[in-house]
Amino acid sequence: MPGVPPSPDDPICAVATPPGRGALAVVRLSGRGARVIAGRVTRKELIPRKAVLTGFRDGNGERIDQGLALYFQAPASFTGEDLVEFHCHGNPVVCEMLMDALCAQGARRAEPGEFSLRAFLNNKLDLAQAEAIADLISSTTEQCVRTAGRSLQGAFSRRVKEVLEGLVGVRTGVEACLDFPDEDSGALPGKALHGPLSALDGELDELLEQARSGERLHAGATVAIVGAPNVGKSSLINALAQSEIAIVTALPGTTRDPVVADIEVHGLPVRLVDTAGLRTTGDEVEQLGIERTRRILAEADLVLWLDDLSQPDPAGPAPEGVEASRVIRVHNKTDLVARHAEAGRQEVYLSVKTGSGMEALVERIRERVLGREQASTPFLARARHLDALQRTQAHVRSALQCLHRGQDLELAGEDLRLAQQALGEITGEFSSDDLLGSIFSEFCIGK
Ligand SMILES: Nc1nc2c(ncn2[C@@H]2O[C@H](COP(=O)(O)OP(=O)(O)OP(=O)(O)O)[C@@H](O)[C@H]2O)c(=O)[nH]1
Ligand SMILES: [Mg+2]
Repeated sequence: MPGVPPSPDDPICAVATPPGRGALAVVRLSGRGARVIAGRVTRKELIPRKAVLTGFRDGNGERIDQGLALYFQAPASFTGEDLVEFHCHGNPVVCEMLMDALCAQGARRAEPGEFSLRAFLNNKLDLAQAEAIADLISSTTEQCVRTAGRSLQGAFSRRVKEVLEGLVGVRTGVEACLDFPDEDSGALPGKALHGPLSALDGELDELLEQARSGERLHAGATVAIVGAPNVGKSSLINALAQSEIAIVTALPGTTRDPVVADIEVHGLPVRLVDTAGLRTTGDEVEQLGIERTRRILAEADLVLWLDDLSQPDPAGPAPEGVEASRVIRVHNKTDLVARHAEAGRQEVYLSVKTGSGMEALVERIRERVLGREQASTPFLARARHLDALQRTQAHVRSALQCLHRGQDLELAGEDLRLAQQALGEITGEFSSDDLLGSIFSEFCIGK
């Protein structure tokens, strides 16, 4: 993606539906003269928002296919430009022929994300909303779809804008103090702004918490199942994935290669990895498996550390190099023991065999990945948003310190300017061509 194209309203076209065969496919055309180009291909007079059944013709006037043409007049279209959708039969060859026909009449093939980029440049969407389109399309769970939908509707952008307005208010206050210092009142200059800025700091805390949860929901989590041989790791992945994907036997050392399953944990996309049991062994193949387990351990977002309650010393040594914050202790085979201790906050007692405790484990996984406030994940967010929010808060806190000292008003003003800029990056109020290029180039063609 070459950042912002040189002539951002030249006519572009792309197949908007995924490659492959189906009943229908949609080809989109947007930009200056789209209606004229469409008129040449359909030989019909297109009326805004009226579906017209028509033939599609190539550059030589030969009929390619027939379908619907739907015209959206600027600015009332997705891109804000004149836009025509062609609904043809879902065959990639037909789509290509139709694309060639449009190009023969003056359109060019769109770059990845170029339709959404134009929507952004024409103020139909802000940047967070444009990202939400990509996230909505790539969502793998219903909850991701719903939260991405809320971001697309502007839930996140509205909160960002509210804080942004607050920042502008305080910044104006600081500028006023600088322009008209109230030297007689005896109060520290800018003191009155401390309260509103503190309140903004609190709002940023809340927004960060929500964004963090939204980002985790967006990114999903890798959860490794680790423990000594024979404790029931493969049985657990099979139960969670509801499929016999891993071999289970009563022999210790059954699993060697990691076994991966993508599952959904109450709306959260989770990649489970079953691993070779950790022990000292002379078996070369098993040893290689254990090395892989250690690599997976290092990278997992969360580690389910399993043990077998029926063994004399079930816990055994903790897996090395894993911080407690990433571990959930899972005590398996409760069906084999008469009684067991109360579960602490970071542990679960269960029996994969009877299914008892499985729901508690699933809850715990979700809670640990999404954070305590998981019930309120109001929107989907990305690492980029988190980064911008963190920088905003750092500048706000630095401005607070300046105000606290009562001097350094100019520094506070500068911090607030930087805070405003960092926050504005989320919605694209402040954005560079590089940023736009990197965001929209991730989109697939036709978006
Ligand atoms: N009674 C009982 N047996 C279980 C339970 N979970 C697993 N098992 C049995 O424990 C044995 C080992 O199970 P696996 O799932 O293969 O254990 P693993 O941890 O993957 O073992 P390795 O791959 O060798 O490291 C099998 O015979 C399972 O049927 C449980 O909750 N209760
Ligand atoms: Mg196994």
